[in-house]
Amino acid sequence: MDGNNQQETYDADSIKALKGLEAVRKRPGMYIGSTDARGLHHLVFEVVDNSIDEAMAGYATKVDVFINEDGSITVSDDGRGIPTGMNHEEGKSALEVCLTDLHAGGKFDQNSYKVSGGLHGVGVSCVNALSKTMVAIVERDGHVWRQSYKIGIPDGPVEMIGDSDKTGTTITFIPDETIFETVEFDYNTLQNRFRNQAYLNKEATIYFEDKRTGKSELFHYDGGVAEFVQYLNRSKKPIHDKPIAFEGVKNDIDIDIALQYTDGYNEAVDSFVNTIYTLEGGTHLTGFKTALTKTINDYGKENGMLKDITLEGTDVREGLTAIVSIKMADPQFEGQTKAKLGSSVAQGAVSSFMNEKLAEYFLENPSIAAIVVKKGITAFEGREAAKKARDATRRKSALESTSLPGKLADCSEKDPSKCELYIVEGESAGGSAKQGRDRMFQAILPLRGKILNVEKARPDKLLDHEEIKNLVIAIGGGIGKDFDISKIRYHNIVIMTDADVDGAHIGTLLLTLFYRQMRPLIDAGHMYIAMPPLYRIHKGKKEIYAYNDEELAKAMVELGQGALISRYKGLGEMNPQQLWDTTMNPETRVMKKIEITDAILADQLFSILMGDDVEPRRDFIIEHAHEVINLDV
Ligand code: 0RA
Repeated sequence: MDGNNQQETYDADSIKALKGLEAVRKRPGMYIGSTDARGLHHLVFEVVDNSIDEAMAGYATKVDVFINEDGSITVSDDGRGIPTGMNHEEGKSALEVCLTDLHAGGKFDQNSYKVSGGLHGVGVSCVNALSKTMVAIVERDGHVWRQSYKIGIPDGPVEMIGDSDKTGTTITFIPDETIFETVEFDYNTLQNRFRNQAYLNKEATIYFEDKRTGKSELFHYDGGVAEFVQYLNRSKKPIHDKPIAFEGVKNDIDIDIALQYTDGYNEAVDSFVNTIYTLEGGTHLTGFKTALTKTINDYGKENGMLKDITLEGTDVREGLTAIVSIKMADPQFEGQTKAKLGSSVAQGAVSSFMNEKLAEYFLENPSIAAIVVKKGITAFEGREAAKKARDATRRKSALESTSLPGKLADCSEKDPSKCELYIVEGESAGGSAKQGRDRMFQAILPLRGKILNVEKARPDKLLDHEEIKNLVIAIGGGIGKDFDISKIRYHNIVIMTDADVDGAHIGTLLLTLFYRQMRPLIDAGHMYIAMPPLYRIHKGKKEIYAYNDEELAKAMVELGQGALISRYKGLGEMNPQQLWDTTMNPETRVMKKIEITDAILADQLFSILMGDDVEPRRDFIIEHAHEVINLDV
């Protein structure tokens, strides 16, 4: 190839690279999912993942991540360093190709576990394109190399800026604020991800420091997924001492599994592929579940513990906390959010591995096997009892002509998609809501006092509780494992409680009930929290409602001297008209939609909030509540 030709290739490639960067900037959501806080943090994960890959491949020992004082992020590893030599095909430095060519991914992957689907593995070039500035510093071959970029475009060629006897890669970037809704990084969001990563890659060590606050942490867990399970169970009560854990390779798939039963009723089984959380599960999870059910039944039958009954999957997973983590080449993801593994090889590999290992474990640990089978039998009996309780409720409802709860003030509209149910704390606020509502489409269910803590109650006992039964019958979709969303009678379900400590507690109890027993309502976006105003500011005939202190200050300025403030301590202080104007009128009200943003954290949130341990509660709520339940409209 002569010089001219090379120049032409270079230009052609540069144009191609520019086009790629342009595409990323035009449709960032296609590459990183979104441009909100989630997408913003995804940039960091993307860069950190590359360094963790280098650690997993055995070349790096440590990954350092800094949130810098100026809000930029630095990710540094002591791996081999991204190659800096001339890439002859492209006519430029390999480093430049890696950081600017969208499709360089495959060529520069250091290991075969690079993820091909979903939002992951889009590459540093993509982060570069969405960054106001990026600086890459590479130490290798005795030197320090540097290149900087603006919105993905190099400021100049790769330069040698010094000597070094070390190796490694350091990337610093500032996200482009014209792309992202927010460019402020959240410590807890990043911390949570790094902690998970360290549990899933026990070789990895991640040091994380926030230079804005001085906070720092080191994540390294020799115990891997078994330690992860212990951590997830930290506020639960395990019924056997140590997690049951298996690690091995089957059909070229690395399998890492840990499980531990608790005295609770919830199932917290989380799965990962190449350290990517698979929210919707998939073949690996199916393989795990079928093997668990089969092996426990086989063992129970062989040992005379299960005579006439066969345990179902839900029985053997009651109270179970488990992590199923696999690593494989070229995983195929499917499903709406590409968070479900489709690769069929994973199912057979995980199930035969798990069958074999668990059967062996039970033989060697008969006392733990007995605990596990007994737990399954108790769950089976509970399920049977719950079924009887449900049938009884159903029969009773069918018998009575007015089967709806007496306390429910129903709406006249019958089309669920047009109907709203307000669950209101207290009889007096309930009364105001009944008078203030639009009875055409708004139904009111007042609650008396506190409702049962479903986190601690046996599932078959829930319907014995009057307030819960009323709620379940009013909503109409049933409860628990056979909740049927197609039967619900309202598409907006609004929790309306006082803005005080008691109200917050009742709200949390209700949320726990919905999360544990009617989860599809939350996932389908049917659940809301009403936001009554905190203040009424008035002067003469003018009045303004304020929903926070900022609005209060604004209202005071607006109404000027002599304005009077009344602070609402509870819903009961509002008359029906005020309640309608401020909190129930669809034209003017503020409601927050309940969204679960992190399923693993949500499980912990509810078990910690509602569990017995007081100690971890406060810290956890402060650290994580806002991440788990995104209460923004
Ligand atoms: C391609 C080839 C080699 C290393 C890397 C990429 C590499 C990439 C990143 C990204 C963050 N940290 C990284 N560390 C290394 C291997 C080159 C060789 O054979 O020395």
